[in-house]
Amino acid sequence: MTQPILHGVPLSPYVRKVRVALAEKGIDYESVPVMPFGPNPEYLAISPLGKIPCYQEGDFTLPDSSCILPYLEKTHPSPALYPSDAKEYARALWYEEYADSKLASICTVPFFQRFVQVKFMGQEADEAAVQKALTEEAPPAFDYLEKELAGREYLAGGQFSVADIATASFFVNMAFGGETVDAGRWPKLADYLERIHGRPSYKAIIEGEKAGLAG
Ligand SMILES: N[C@@H](CCC(=O)N[C@@H](CS)C(=O)NCC(=O)O)C(=O)O
Repeated sequence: MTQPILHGVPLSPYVRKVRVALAEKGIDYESVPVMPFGPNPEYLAISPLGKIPCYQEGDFTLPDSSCILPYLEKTHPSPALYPSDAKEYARALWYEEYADSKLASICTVPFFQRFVQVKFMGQEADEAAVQKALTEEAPPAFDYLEKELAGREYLAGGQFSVADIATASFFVNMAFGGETVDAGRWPKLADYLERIHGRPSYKAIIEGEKAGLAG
């Protein structure tokens, strides 16, 4: 089989979702670190929305983490990253959507403001935006996750799934922005994130990204 290519810089939470799935399934790939925002015309030809990630196997190209993960599941079913039970499968998709939309709008703010804005855009961090995300927007979302995790090791199907991959990915960016979940207020969420981020797949990816940030 042609060596797959994953287009997109690793610090993107959506690219990370795919990297974790590839690692869990033991799929080797080449990484092409396309930056988001203003990608070139060749990249737009394979990812028409101009977003990262985009996955490639020879002539086959597929943008969007929420399309790439199901493709990987079909081509490499083991280990399964989607529950087999219909209801748990649907719940896993819901948590993925919740992460990709709601958590994305909260957890990436400290990272975007304090890192991307400063390093790549030459602007000062908007600390008011960071505080708004942390004090107004995060609490209801973290309360929701805390409630959903009651009595559960994983979010859906009693197994590690796309729900956990997506949820945990956004908290990596939050940590890179210098913020963590308050374990006193959200103990289940904090413990869950520590477990998911401690899996060999996630741990290696986070350590690699940290080394990239330090270098
Ligand atoms: N639904 C997409 C979202 C991907 C996405 O928003 N990626 C960001 C980087 S983290 C991006 O490329 N943004 C550039 C833009 O919106 O133009 C997915 O799951 O892959």
